Amino acid sequence: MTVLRLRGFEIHKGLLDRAEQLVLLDGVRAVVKAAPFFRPVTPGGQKMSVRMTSAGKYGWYSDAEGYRYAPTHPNGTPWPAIPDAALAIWDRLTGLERHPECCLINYYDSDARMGMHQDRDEADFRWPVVSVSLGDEGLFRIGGQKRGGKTDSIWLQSGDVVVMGGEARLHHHGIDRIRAGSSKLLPKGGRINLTLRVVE
Ligand code: MD3
Ligand code: FE
Repeated sequence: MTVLRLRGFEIHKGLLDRAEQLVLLDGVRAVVKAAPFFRPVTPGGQKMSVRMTSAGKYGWYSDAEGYRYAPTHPNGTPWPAIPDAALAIWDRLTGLERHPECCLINYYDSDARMGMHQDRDEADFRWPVVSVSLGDEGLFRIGGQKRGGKTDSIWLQSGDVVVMGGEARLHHHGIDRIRAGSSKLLPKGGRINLTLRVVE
């Protein structure tokens, strides 16, 4: 297992083997059963191409009222618990006593992408964010704290885990495209990303 450092991001290539990925996928399936994927609408009225759901005390989404963390799914029900397998990855990589309060789950079909943005709806940027990739490869683009600067790109593969802490926590980032058919993990293809965040 190798750790790559790129612009302050800590990329653990191949941290999860196939068996660990399947256990995590079981946890994702349980979450999606209780809290189905939906396509958030941006405050500007555009449907996002990425499908989302969440687990934990808070979930993140956007609608006409803006981008925010909310204690319930748009259908009004509380989010299910964060899968133990996801918390185990957080514990292993951060060693922190504190646990995340949100596990945002993004699903990308072969046409989905996520534009460059910062994650800044959390109360305290000193806590890291941990991201886990499952399924098809995604081209992850990383910039700096200011928008519009130089960027670097790296393909994230199933089982890769990224830790964003320190200066990297406020760096711009996005997913430019998905490489359809690059993984056999998800029977119907596509890419799943989990991000673990301390919200309060
Ligand atoms: C850097 N997700 O959900 S994960 C997101 O693959 C998001 O679905 C992408 O950006 C995805 O907000 C990228 C990597 C990631 C996640 C959170 C971050 C990078 C981050 C928070 C701060 C800085
Ligand atoms: Fe993000």
